[in-house]
Amino acid sequence: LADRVRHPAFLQHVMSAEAAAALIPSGANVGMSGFTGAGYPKAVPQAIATRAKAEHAAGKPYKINVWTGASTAPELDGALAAADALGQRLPFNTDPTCRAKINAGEIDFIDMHLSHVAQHAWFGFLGPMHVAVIEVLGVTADGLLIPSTAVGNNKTWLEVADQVILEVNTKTSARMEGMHDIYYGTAIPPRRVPINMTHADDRIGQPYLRVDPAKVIAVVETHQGDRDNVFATPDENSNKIASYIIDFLAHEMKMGRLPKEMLPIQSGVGNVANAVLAGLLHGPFENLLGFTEVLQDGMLDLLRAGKMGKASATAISLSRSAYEDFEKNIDFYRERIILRPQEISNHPELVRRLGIIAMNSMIEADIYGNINSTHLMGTGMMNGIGGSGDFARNGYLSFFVTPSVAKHGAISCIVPMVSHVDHTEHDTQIIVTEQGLADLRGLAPRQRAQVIIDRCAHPDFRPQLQDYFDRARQQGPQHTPHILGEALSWHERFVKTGNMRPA
Ligand code: 0RQ
Repeated sequence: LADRVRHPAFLQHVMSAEAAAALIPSGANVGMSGFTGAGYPKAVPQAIATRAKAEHAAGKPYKINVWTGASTAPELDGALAAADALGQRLPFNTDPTCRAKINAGEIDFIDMHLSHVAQHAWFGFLGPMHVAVIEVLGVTADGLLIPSTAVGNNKTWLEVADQVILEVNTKTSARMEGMHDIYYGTAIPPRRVPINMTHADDRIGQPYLRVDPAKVIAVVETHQGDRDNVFATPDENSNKIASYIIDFLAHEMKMGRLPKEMLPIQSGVGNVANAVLAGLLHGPFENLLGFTEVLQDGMLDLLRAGKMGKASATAISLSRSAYEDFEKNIDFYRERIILRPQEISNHPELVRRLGIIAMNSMIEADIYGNINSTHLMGTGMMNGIGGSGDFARNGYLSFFVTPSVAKHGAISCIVPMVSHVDHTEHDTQIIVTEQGLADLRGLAPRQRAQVIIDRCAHPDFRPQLQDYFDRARQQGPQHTPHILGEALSWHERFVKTGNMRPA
């Protein structure tokens, strides 16, 4: 540990994870590092979970509120949820145990745009932060912190927390030093200034996080890598979606609506997103730039192949084999990867200025282009809106993608009315399913509906959607025709019968 912690003031506070967990009282608001299974603390959350179970066994209450960058892993959300140690949780979660408790009403989950979280913390909208638990790769001789595989909200947590616990990960290579770009120019209105970035690969900050050493109450060693992010080989549907997007981009370039040098790409998480990136590997575009929140295997492949010059993100979330390649070739990747705080990687000002091409998965879309990214049948939380809203609303082009059906064809992902709205029709430009691509730019609602039904709906559901739309229009003149009593009947039918199709 002394190799990694090169400042004496920090070495004084070295202790076990259990001793550090004992410093966090029940009811505390705790900011933790972590973004999509990367850079999350591993030892302290598990020790908190053990402590919570012991307190509960002794008949005492113990719960904390946990704020992170985005999703974490079983060692954090899984362990704390299983121990009933989570009161409030924000802003994003993918852990199944935590999801089940959120949907059982046992955890108060707050689903937020990821670019909003840091500023809402500074504004005081979320209340005080008592403790921050942050994974770092080391402390320099000057007392600066070497960030880990995710930057997320760490800069803000270190600033706003009363006390700080550092988890020093001695497994993850400290040779990541220099890859990060931590911007310290953000201020609270009315003193805000423009963010001085005009290219996706500009560096505008410094490679280290700062912390006031007087706030550091514990330094805990951990020696465990990030969660292994497993990706399925792209299936036929994902490959079709990817090919429609790539053909569309090539067409837009030909028509002069997309600059020849191509615009920076944001890609959401998941298998379809990886398939699009895999498609770009063999596509016609060169010198690509990534401006995204999570760097997954697909972008690493593009960098290695020289198709993508640089990639900016807030986290790297890789499969085991991709991580091994990353570590082995870290000098190559350090020249090409920039990891920033999520308030910068997802900043609406930058997304709009840089002209980002945003590609995100969804749960369902309605015939007018409203998008549900978060809720199953309108009531159950899946993961959260994540960064999709930051990019979709402000991007130059914004795609939403999904297979046209779910649950082996029992659910149509194109419905008369979405059961929950995350992105309104105004934020949706292009919808893509394995059936085809609907370009909604410049279309009014009734035109949009016909294009979405024709191009994106599954043939099994297309006549049913057409019938709904036709009958809605027959009701008389309306701007956005709907039959209100029937608009959510497809979801209701699925909840009752397990199928959206009429019996
Ligand atoms: O459930 O596993 O029980 O069958 O929803 O669906 O097909 O595995 O989808 O992994 O690509 O995730 C939108 C959730 C898609 C994700 C979402 C059921 C389906 C399955 C998951 P089962 P898939 P993916 C950058 C951008 C929001 C955040 C975001 C997400 C489960 O992409 O969380 O965009 N996005 N961030 O069966 C009911 C439907 C359904 C349905 C699928 N219409 N109705 N259930 N399912 N369609 C990253 C970050 O922000 C960090």
